[in-house]
Amino acid sequence: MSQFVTKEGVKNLHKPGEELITTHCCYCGMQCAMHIRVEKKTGKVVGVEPRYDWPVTNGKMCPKGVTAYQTIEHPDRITKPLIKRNGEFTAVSWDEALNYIAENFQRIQREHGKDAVSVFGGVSMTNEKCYLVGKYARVGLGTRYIDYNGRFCMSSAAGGMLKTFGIDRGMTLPVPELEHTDCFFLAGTNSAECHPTSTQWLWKAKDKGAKIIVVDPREIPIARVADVHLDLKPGTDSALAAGMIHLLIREGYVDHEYVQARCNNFEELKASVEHCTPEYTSVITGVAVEKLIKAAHIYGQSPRSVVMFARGAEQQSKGVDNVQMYITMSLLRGMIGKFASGCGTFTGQGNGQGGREHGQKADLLPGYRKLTDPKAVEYVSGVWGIDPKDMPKPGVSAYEMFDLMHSGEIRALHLMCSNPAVSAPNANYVNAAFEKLDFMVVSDFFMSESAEHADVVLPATSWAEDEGTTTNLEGRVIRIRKVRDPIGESKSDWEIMSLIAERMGKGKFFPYENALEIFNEFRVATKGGPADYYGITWERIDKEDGVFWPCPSEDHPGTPNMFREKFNTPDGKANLGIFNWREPGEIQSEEYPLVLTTGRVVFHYLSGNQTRRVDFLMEQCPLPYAEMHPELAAQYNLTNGSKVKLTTRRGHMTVDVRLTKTIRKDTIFIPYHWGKELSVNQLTNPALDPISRMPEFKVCAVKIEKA
Ligand SMILES: Nc1nc2c(c(=O)[nH]1)N[C@H]1C(S)=C(S)[C@@H](COP(=O)(O)OP(=O)(O)OC[C@H]3O[C@@H](n4cnc5c(=O)[nH]c(N)nc54)[C@H](O)[C@@H]3O)O[C@H]1N2
Ligand SMILES: Nc1nc2c(c(=O)[nH]1)N[C@H]1C(S)=C(S)[C@@H](COP(=O)(O)OP(=O)(O)OC[C@H]3O[C@@H](n4cnc5c(=O)[nH]c(N)nc54)[C@H](O)[C@@H]3O)O[C@H]1N2
Ligand code: SF4
Ligand SMILES: [Mo]
Repeated sequence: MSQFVTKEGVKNLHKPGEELITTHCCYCGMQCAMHIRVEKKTGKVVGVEPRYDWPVTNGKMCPKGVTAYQTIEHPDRITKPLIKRNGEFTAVSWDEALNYIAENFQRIQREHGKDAVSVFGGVSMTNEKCYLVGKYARVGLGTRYIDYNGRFCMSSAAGGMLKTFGIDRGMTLPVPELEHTDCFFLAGTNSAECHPTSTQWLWKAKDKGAKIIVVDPREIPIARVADVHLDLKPGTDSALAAGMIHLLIREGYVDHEYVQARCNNFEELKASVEHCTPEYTSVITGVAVEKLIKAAHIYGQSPRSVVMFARGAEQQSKGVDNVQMYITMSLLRGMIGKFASGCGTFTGQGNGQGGREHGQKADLLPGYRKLTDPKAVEYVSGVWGIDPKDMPKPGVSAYEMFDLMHSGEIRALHLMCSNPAVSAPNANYVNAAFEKLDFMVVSDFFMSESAEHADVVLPATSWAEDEGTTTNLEGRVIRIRKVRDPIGESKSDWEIMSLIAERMGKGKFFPYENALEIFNEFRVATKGGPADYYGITWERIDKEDGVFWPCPSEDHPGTPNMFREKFNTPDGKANLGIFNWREPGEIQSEEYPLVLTTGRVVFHYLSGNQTRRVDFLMEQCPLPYAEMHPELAAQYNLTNGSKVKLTTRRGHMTVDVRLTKTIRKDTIFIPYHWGKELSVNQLTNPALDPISRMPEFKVCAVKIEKA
C-alpha cells in the first residue's frame, strides 16, 4: 500500500485505456475523495487512485478505502431477487418478488393495522435514498415504525448538540481549520483507526506546537503521542468532564465575557461541579489526580482549542449527558464560533450526517423538522402531496422496534442497508425478534447474517452503481458518482422503494426517473428547516468542492462555521450542561467483576459484511480477539493466544486473548465486526439513554474464565 502514502508516482497509477471517475469512499464520515479506475473497453472496475485536490483529505486514504473498489464486482454480490422457500433461497424475477412483498405487506396491514409493517434503514446510503426511506415508510407503507442504524451511531451526539445548541451539526468548524488549532481534547475517539485521514490535520498542528489530550480506557495510537492520556474507566465521561470543568472554573480559565453573553445556566453548572475536585473525579474515573490537573492547565491555557468526541463517550446510557458536558468545556473557554476552535463529533458512517437529518429517525421529517411539530407536518405533507391527517405519528427507536417484534405489534420488516443481527446490542434477542416476524424483506448487495432470516432478499446496487450526494462529518454536501452499470439485475434502493410503493397503490407519490429528481424534491422538503439544503445544487457542489448546510438559497455561500453570532436555541444562547452523576446501566459485581467495552479496528467496517470479503483486510485481521492487560490475564492463567470465555448477563463467547499493556487492568476490549458465535453483541447491554435511546455498547459487566 506504500504507493498511496507518497505523492510520487501515485498520480500515474492508472494506465492508458482507463477512465478515472471521481467519487468518495463508501465507508466512514471522512468521505475521502478518490478516483475509481475503470477499463474503458470492458467497463470493469480495476482500481483506485486518491484524489489530491480535495481540501479535506488531500489524497490520503486508509486500508479500507484503497480496497473498497474490490467489493463492487465481488463474486458474492447478490444479482437477482431471492425468495425463501422451504428454508432455501431461490432466484426469482423482480415481478414475482415485488408482487410477493406487496401481497404480504397488504395482508399483514389488513389483519393487524398499518403499523404492523416496519422499516429499518441505514446511512451508508446517499441523501436521496435516506430521504426516500422516510417517505417510503410514511407515505408508501403508511407506518409509524421507522428507525435506522444511526440510532446506534450518532444519536447521542445529536441529542447532546440539540440540547446545547438547538441544532445537531457534527462539527462547528471545517476540518482544514484544524491545522491552526493549539489544543485537541479527544474523548472516546480512536481517530487514527476510525477516521485515519483526519490525523493529517493533527500532525500539521502538532508540528506547530499543538497539544493533544486523549480520554480513552486504552492507550490508542494517538494517546501514544499525546501530552496527557486520561485513561478513564469506561462509563465515567460525564464525571471526567465535570472534573475538568471544576478545574477550569477554579483555575480561572473561564471566558466569562463569552459565557455571560452567549450561554445559559452558568451558576447552576458551577454549583453542580462544586464537589468535583480532582480527588473526587479520580475516585470515580480511575484517572490519576496529577493527570487531571495537567490536562486542565494545558486545555485551559490554549488560545484555540477543539474538543472532539465519538462513540466512546456517546454509546452509553448517558451518552447525551457526556456529550453536553464535553461541549460545555468548549463553551466555557469561549471557543465555539471562533477560528480553528470549537467542537464536534466524528461522524461514523459515510452519510451519518446527512442520513440523520432527513426523516429516517422515528420522530424526524426532512430538514431536521420534528414530526411532533404540526407546522412541520403541514409543510412536508404539502411537499409530498398528502393530507397532513395521514402523516403517521412518531414511532419508537431502533432497539425498541425489536421489543415490538417480540410483542407482536410489529409483524413485518423491510430492512435496508443495515445488519442488526451483528450490530445491534443483545444480539440473541435481536435474532430471535427476526425469527418472530411473519414476513421480512432485506435489501442489500451481499447476503448478511440479518438477510439469512429474510423471506425475500432484494439485490441493491452498491455505492458505485448510482449517483447522488452525501454529507460528510463537517456538514459539507458532496457528490457520489456512478462508476459502472448495476451488477446483474440489482436496482438502486430508491428504485426498489418506488416499485414497492407502486404495488402498494402509492405509485403517484414516487414518480422518479433518477436520483437528481429526488434531490430536487428533497431540497424543497428541507427548505426553511434547521438542516436547510434548498440552496444546494449538484452543479454548485462540483464547482465549490462541496457546499455546507444550512444553505437556504442558491446565492447563499453555505455555512462552514456554525454559531459565529448566535446559537439555534429560542434565545440564541447555548445551554451549558448541569452535572448529575449516574452510574452506567450495569456495574461490576462479585459475579461479573470486569468491564467489557467494544469498538473497531482499522481493517474492518461495522458488521464486517463488506470488509470481511476483502482478502487484504482479512489477512490483516481475520478474527475478533479480547484485548487485556497482562496482569489481568495472569490472574486467570491466560497468555497471549489462549482462549478465553467471556460471559455477561445476556450471553457468552469464546475468543483468543491478545495481551497488551495499553489497556486498563479492569477492562477488556473486543472489536465487533463479526457475526454469530464471533459476535461480541451477544454480550452487550441494551440499556438505553433516556433521550437518545442509544444502547450502552461501550460498558457492561463481564466475567471471564480460561476456555
Ligand atoms: N476502521 C473503521 N473505521 C470506522 C468504522 C469501522 O467500523 N471501522 N466505523 C465508522 C463508524 S460508523 C463510526 S460510529 C466511527 C466510530 O469511531 P470511534 O468512536 O472512534 O470508534 P470506537 O472504536 O467505537 O470507539 C472509540 C474509542 O472509545 C473507547 N472507549 C470505550 N469505552 C469508553 C468510555 O467509556 N469513554 C471513553 N471516553 N472512551 C471509551 C474505545 O477504547 C475506543 O478506542 O468509526 C467510523 N470509522
Ligand atoms: N458492540 C458494538 N456494536 C455496535 C457498535 C459498537 O461500537 N460496538 N457501533 C454501532 C454503530 S456506530 C453502527 S454505525 C452500527 C452499524 O451497523 P450496521 O448498520 O449493521 O452497518 P453495516 O455493517 O454497514 O451494515 C450495512 C449493511 O448494508 C449493506 N449496504 C451497504 N451499503 C448499502 C446500500 O447503499 N444499500 C443497501 N441496500 N445496502 C447497503 C452492507 O452490505 C451491510 O450488509 O453498528 C453498531 N453496533
Ligand atoms: S478514512 Fe474513511 S473515508 Fe477515508 S478511505 Fe478510510 S474508510 Fe474511507
Ligand atoms: Mo457508527
